[in-house]
Amino acid sequence: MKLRNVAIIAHVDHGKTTLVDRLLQQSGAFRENQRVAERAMDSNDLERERGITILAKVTSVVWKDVRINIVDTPGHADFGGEVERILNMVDGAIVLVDAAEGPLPQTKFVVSKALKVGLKPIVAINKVDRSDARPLVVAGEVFDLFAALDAHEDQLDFPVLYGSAKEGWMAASAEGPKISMAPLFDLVLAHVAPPQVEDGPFRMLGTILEANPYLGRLVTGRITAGSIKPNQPAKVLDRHGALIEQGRVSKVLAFRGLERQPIEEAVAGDIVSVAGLPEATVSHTICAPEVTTPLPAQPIDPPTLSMTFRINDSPLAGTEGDKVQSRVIRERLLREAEGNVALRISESLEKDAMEVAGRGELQLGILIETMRREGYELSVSRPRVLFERDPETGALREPIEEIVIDVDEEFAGIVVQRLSERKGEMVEMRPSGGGRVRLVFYAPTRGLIGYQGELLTDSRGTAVMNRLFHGYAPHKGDIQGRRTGVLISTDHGEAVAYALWHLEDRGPMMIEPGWKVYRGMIVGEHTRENDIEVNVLKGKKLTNIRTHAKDEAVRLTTPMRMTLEKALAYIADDELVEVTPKSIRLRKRILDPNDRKKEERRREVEEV
Ligand SMILES: Nc1nc2c(ncn2[C@@H]2O[C@H](COP(=O)(O)OP(=O)(O)OP(=O)(O)O)[C@@H](O)[C@H]2O)c(=O)[nH]1
Ligand SMILES: [Mg+2]
Repeated sequence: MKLRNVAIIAHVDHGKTTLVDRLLQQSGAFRENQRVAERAMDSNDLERERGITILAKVTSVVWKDVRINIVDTPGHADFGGEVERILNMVDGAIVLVDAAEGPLPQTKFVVSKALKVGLKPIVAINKVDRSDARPLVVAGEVFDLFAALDAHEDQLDFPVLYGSAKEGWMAASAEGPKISMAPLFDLVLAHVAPPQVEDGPFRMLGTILEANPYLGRLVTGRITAGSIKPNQPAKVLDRHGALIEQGRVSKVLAFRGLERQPIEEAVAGDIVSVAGLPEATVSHTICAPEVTTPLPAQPIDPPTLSMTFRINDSPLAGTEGDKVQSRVIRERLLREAEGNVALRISESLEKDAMEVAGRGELQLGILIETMRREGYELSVSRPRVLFERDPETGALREPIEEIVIDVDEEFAGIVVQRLSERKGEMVEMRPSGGGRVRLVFYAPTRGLIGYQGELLTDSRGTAVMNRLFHGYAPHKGDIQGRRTGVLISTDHGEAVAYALWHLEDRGPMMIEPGWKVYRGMIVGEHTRENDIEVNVLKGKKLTNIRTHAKDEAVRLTTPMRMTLEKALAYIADDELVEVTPKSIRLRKRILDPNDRKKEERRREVEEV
């Protein structure tokens, strides 16, 4: 059967997964009466909940007797590190661009990768149904982007379609005809070359890794040469040619619609998953035993952010979750690293702790969220940016990101001020239509931890920020962290409304009446710079009935709501976030006030 391999790439939310829905539907991949959820490829719980794609996934459809393997990629920068690898697995790419938003940082990133590996992308201007769509202007911007990225002449001559994945059509003109995806299917057959294959025995480059509960480790890639059947002997080479393991492929799976089917044989050019090789991973070559040279593969991007995952040792430990021991946490983290190349897990210098390094706050946040749903309790540190040493001078260097912020004009001033406080450097400012401006900065990752929340507050929820790793630069010096101190509970017990009410002029609370607290737990923010200890337990005993907020004699201001992401960004280096299936609590690392003071003094002495 004839074959095409194509990836869909775009900035986050520009509609890749929605487009795949339509391609599946309109190619007849679903049965007549099959009920299919929206964004069907976003199959795991957190993907569904957050409405984003986290893992790249493959599907295939048949159009006019040609099988098209389609790879849906994540648009969010934290998960985008694999895009280049995926583009090496396909012979064509569909670049989706939102007809209103135009090209954004991740568009630039994925297009530059596609051009670099020599693909001739198809451009699809999506969401032309939006009332603020400006399809022709955006098509022009895409052309400028290609030109700025030094596209070859034949890459610059890209075909463009306009349409709406939501409405299920693509056409050569933004006016339609608004009928179906047929124009896109036909363009893929015409414009994307059939896969190139090499002679010789079986070779396949591991490109996507996943841990399957039944089959164990599954490695997905495109077969470069030869063929593979279940039970065939195979070996695994790393990208330098060292032997990793020898064994047998136990299963060969092909992608069919939303399912995966075991097949009897897969041949060169096809994208399949193989099971049975427990050591194989991304960037490894899986091959016949006689092969000695690995396929070319790029190294895996290094992580940029790290956190310490410790056991939960607060006085409330083990009251809300059932997975609390360090051994259980350690095993769970190692298992996670099995199926996720972007994570690096290592032993920590601290007791009962592991270092977990990844690509960004969202990636690490999602891991923590997944674990708490599985019943784990943890305490985690503030994310730390991973620095690098200049190989020649030995000077400290730190990751810098390109930040694009779209914001209403009136808030541009405050955004510029805040980012310059965070050592960001503005490189561009231009109107982006409708009274909004687009600001572009280079800023250190370190200064951006927790900025998202602040930006939303500063712009009354109107700003949109996009970030992208830019490169390493000399360390920018100190960045002022949180400016306020915190209110710390002096004792263990349940918070009382009356006590909270009395403390209101000290600063906003993070807890509500009836919540359990303990000595050393953070219960609120101090309006001043220093931390103070407060008693949230004492006060007039109110009867049960009167503790309901509406019957309360005292009216409390709504507390600050600490979500996991907010909490991680909020805490200082001597603080931790306690995570359990039911609660997110903030605490001092050292709970005992005397020990804490001793430690502070010890540090002061060290610094002098
Ligand atoms: N108006 C409009 N909305 C669309 C269209 N296509 C997708 N959307 C919406 O855009 C949002 C994001 O769509 P997704 O398909 O999840 O986007 P994505 O590119 O896969 O996002 P990531 O995988 O997270 O990068 C959803 O709310 C879709 O309903 C379209 O053609 N028109
Ligand atoms: Mg998606």
